[in-house]
Amino acid sequence: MEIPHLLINIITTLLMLIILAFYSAESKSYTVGDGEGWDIGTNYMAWAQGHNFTAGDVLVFKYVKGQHNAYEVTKEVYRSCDVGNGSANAGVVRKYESGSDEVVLGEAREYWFICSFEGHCLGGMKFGVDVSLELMTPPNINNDAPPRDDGVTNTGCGVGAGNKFWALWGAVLMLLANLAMLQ
Ligand SMILES: [Cu+2]
Repeated sequence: MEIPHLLINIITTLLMLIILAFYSAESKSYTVGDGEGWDIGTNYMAWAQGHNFTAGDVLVFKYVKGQHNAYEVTKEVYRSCDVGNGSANAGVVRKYESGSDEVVLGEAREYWFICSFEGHCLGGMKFGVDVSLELMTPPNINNDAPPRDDGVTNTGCGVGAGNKFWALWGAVLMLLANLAMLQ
């Protein structure tokens, strides 16, 4: 009686594991500014526009700690570059200051980032990303679409393990839970 039950549970769990691994494999890690890192002198809006970000992707800000930071802010602060020094940092959603900050773009929404050091945001250390829920980029079959000519390629962006680790552990835990229920 219990053996078919156990088999069904194992097969179900394995299928979920495969599905989770497949989806999580889509998440990517992007170093902001690629080789330039997070610094003055790079056009980050152009950099951001050269990529399609999907939920689960990770932005990595690389800079010298203490010389820059990466604040996630509201669109208003992104526009004004005014984080309200001295006040309660209204409009600052989250602060990253380690010099090697990994920011998970966990939701399908707009994210806005700036460096809050005086003059840096106004100097160009600011960009927004519009994160979509798409799991895979559909192939471009529209022959009328002009080819990219802005020199932006995806080769420098790098690919990370993303959430694969957690997806696998989640599946293992589900398998253990299934086995426990059969005791
Ligand atoms: Cu800065």
